[in-house]
Amino acid sequence: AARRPLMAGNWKLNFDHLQAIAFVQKVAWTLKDAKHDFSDVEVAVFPPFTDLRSVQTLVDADKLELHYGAQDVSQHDSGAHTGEISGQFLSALGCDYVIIGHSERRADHGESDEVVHAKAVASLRHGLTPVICVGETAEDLEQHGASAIPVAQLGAAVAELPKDAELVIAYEPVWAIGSGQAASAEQAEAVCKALREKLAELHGQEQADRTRILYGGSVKAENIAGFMREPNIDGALIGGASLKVDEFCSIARFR
Ligand code: G2H
Repeated sequence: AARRPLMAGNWKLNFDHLQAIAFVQKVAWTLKDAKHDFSDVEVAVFPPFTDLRSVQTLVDADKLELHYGAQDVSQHDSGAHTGEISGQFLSALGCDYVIIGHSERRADHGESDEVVHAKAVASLRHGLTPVICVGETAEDLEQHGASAIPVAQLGAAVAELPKDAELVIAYEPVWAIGSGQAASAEQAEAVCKALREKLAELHGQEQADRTRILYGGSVKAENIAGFMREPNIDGALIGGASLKVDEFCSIARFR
């Protein structure tokens, strides 16, 4: 089955709600001018939490075909968890997706594989598609090769999730994030293939065939086409390059 590519802009800690509106409008106009076919390539943005209501209003008012999601979610639904945001709140704001286990959260907030799993469960409980991030550090790469750590992280994250769950997986080698030094298409393909095989082993071929696996880490307009030629890469999670209208739109229009 052909998988619809997903180009996902992870804004990280950038753009307040006014900048978010201006940016999303420009992206929508640019893609409209280019007659972008959203059924051919899906486009999504992941703004900070405080922007989501503004993005929702704009998407609803202008009937944009753009999808959006949050950069994190609480594993809890309510209660004494200061500073947390529940999946229920995100789905009420029209989010389709939530990024889970980004390496910056694993590193800066000590998110373990167990927490990532609990967040994937919480996302699905509220009808959100988790974008589960996995990836090896430079040290992991040296000690264990490229695939071992991402494959283990995937196994922990998807353990006991329903076999019919909609998931997105993002392979982001930590050494390639924000460094300007992307993995080669061949390197990324080898790990994405291993991830798909792991998913098939755990949840069956059907889910493995339909799940989109993205590459992330210094994706730019100039390198996207190379990644997209690989059979197991179904799109990208884009950080720095997703903050520039023209560059982000060129990535979405890689074909
Ligand atoms: C990896 C990526 C987006 P960048 O974190 O998630 O960021 O494209 O800036 O490397």
